[in-house]
Amino acid sequence: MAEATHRRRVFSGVQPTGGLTLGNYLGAVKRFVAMQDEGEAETIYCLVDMHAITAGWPGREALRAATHELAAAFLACGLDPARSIIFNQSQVPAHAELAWIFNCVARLGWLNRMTQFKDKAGRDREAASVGLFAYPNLMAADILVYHATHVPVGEDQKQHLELTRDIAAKFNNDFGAPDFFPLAEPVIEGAATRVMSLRDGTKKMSKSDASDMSRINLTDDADTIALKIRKARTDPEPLPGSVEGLESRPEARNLVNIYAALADTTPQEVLAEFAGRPFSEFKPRLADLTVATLAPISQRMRELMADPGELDRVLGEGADRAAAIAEPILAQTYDIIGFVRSRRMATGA
Ligand code: AQP
Repeated sequence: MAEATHRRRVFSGVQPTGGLTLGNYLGAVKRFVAMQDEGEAETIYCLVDMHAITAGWPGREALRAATHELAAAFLACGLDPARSIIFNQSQVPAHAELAWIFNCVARLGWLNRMTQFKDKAGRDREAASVGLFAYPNLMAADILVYHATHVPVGEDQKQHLELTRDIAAKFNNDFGAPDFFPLAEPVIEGAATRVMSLRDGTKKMSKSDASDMSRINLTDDADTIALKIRKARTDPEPLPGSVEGLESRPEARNLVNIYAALADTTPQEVLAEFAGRPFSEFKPRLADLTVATLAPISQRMRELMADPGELDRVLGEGADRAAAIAEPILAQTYDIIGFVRSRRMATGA
């Protein structure tokens, strides 16, 4: 549907809210790299730093360090600034400008249904920032300011993507601009679209979880990875022979899914190899596979982080290229609405 009137364009973002986890890698960044390498569409990947202050300000230096670490992680995982546009959100004001428009399009009732807001706001909803509540509107702007058609994300972002489509459809309808914004499609693929906490198989692995043992960080060394996997919660049963046998065994299912995603195979294939084997045999193999994948990434990240000036240069160049796409689309949006255009915008459409 999105491709009928819009050319294929991929957009996705990650918040610089701390080091990336294996969940972010398998659920999102690995897919970003695959879509870049497929070469079928322009790929735009954003460090969404404006989202990173919605749940609190980590401090100036911490935010900068997290942004540099995320930029290094993107590059170390295989994103290539020559083939993808890589930049941080706050350098392209069109995101925030379009988000305001979407604040006037999205309905309170829609945002009230967002489960991520409920999770992140916790019990004291009144104390949550307006930015946290309106987060999905900024996310919709991030995507639609590029007329992106495809958005690779983890399972947890599915609801926000549905809202993005609702906002696009309502804008197109209410402002009399059929097909102006594409109905962007989520790309949620692979065996690990929802990697769960190593301590609790019902909670997603998250970079802001209080327990470091709940996640594997891209920067963890081999010993730490082995320890976290050894200590990962499981049940006493051996591995089953089929995926049906993983039902009601969330921790076992999580580890099998992680193995399958890392090995680029399916959970069924993994079980075919490990059926009837205890976790004491499976876990060391999973640890070896994880280390083999992450060691070169963390080594490259360390090298890249040693030169923050170069990371800033990559982000700045990406921001210029991103703005060159976003500004004309924002100018067209303003024109559709009837805003009298500024000189900056007049050249854009
Ligand atoms: N556990 C996960 N499994 C699969 N995919 C995941 N993603 C996040 N966690 C998992 C995907 O990673 C991308 C970037 O996420 P984000 O940084 O924008 O924020 P998030 O979804 O809120 O991720 P975190 O790790 O839980 O961050 P914090 O703790 O800061 O909130 C998204 O595509 C997401 O689906």
